[in-house]
Amino acid sequence: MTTLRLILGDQLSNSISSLRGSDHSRDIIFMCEVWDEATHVKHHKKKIAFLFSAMRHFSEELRREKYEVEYTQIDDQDNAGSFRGEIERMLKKHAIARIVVTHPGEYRVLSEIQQWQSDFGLPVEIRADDRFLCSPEEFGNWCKGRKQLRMEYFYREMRKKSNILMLEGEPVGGQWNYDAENRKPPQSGLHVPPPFLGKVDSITLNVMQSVAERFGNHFGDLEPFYFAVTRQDALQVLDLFIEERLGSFGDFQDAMIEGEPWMFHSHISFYLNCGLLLPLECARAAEAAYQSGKAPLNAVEGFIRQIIGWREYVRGVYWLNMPEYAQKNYFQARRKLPDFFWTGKTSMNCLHQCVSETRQNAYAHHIQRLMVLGNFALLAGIDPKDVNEWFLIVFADAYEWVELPNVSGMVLFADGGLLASKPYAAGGNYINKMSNYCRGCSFKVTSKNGPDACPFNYLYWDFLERNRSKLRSNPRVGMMYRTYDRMSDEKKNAIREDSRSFLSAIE
Ligand code: FAD
Ligand code: DLZ
Ligand code: SF4
Repeated sequence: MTTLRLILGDQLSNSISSLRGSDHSRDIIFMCEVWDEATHVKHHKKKIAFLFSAMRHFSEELRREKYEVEYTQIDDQDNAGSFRGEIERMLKKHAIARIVVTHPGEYRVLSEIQQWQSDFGLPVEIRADDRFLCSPEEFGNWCKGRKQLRMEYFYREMRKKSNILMLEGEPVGGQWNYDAENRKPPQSGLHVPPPFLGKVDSITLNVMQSVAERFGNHFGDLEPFYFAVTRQDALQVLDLFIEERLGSFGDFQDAMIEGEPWMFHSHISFYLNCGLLLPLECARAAEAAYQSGKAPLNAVEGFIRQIIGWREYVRGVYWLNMPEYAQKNYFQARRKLPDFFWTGKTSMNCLHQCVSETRQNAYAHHIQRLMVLGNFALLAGIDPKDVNEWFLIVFADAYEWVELPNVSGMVLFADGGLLASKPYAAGGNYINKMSNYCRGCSFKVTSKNGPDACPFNYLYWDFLERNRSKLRSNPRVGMMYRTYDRMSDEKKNAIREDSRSFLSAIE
């Protein structure tokens, strides 16, 4: 009995559940580069090149391990252009008795695969994706009976479950969370180590040529290309992080410096999310660095929390709440995404820097995404649909399961507080404290109103006032309303007027 084992572009792990129990003499492993996936949103050129190259390298690895692999390249003449079309082609070509696939990362793809059993008249087995620590079912059980979900409590469960940074049932160091130590502003003269620079081999070069020809009108720079595209190289990225960056990861986790896109972050999300790295091995590598005295606890705990805490938590929220979650718009935000999110052409230096770096690297670090790009979209009342589409397109680590909860939940509060307890709204002061962007800006961060004033300043108050009925009773925001209410009418009018004219100018 021949089984067709479909491996999707973000399932590039040789421990993936769909490969288990494979009969090398009969089964066919199937991978396909398809037009529909590359264009259902117009992904960044670097993202497509990265994923196609990683897929091709992974298929070679499987062949070396003596698997029988069918692989469709984007340029193949008979490429049907979609998962469905490609599966139909395989069913005509081979005598397939059943299909096995690991649970996809996107609701849209899952819904499609769920139809295949009846449409194609053969068994389709969808296996759990056990590369994650917490299954959607386990997350659902954890949520039961809780009025509010809080990542911190979920994270503690994951620490206990994985026994990471634990000592006799207690957190190492006596505290679960060392975030209070992790908010240092950037220092002048800080040396940031260079990032991993992968070599472009012939496989990647071929992919890049195809991407340039077929997806030339997509956002982003294709060159220079330096991502890791094999597990071996992705492991080097992880090693490099542990050796050179982890020590300062905690201290400068929230810091932003002009011209330093990579800071002390790990840059492993590309590889984790497509399967070249596994979450537990990354967390354990950091734990070992703490144990051997290479990195302090605040850095190691902070890094581990992102992976076994936030990453698992947002996935849980996604699967528990789809498909409704994609429609959430708590503030009824309707403004279209301004053009400068694509061009980077804006006098707001923070946004100019973050968009430009995103265009170059298909990467921005967390605080750039949250407190600059996301914060602006929240304050300006941009439609969550537009914001989600942008975030899904521009980052090479973006897949809907992780992108959507971060954008609609963490940044836009579009879910009304399911994922986060309050919106991460902030004025220019925050950006000024945590970056050096304001120095090179034509707006004045210290100025609150008028043509020179930093737009984040008045937009912040305007956002609160516009959404008073929805936020006033939130205990974590209430104090800001009391501050606003003490302002003079003249000041309130200036805030309203500056916001109105700024927002109509970006439309
Ligand atoms: P590091 O800062 O080194 O963190 C280590 C790892 O922790 C990351 O690789 C990632 O796997 C995990 N992690 C950290 N924060 C989060 C988080 N909030 N949610 C999930 N995992 C987390 N991450 C994505 O992987 N894909 C996305 O599409 C994505 N979209 C985002 C959109 C917005 C608006 C925001 C605020 C955050 C988003 N994140 C996303 C989370 C986070 O910004 C990225 O994971 C991180 O910037 C990736 O860079 P890094 O590998 O250097 O991370
Ligand atoms: C993101 C992406 C892209 C751009 N292209 C492909 C592809 O051609 N073939 C493929 O198998 N997967 C691709 N992917 C990843 C899928 O969209 C991904 O499996 C879903 O988003 C589910 O997470
Ligand atoms: Fe951004 Fe305002 Fe600072 Fe300019 S002044 S960089 S707009 S925060």
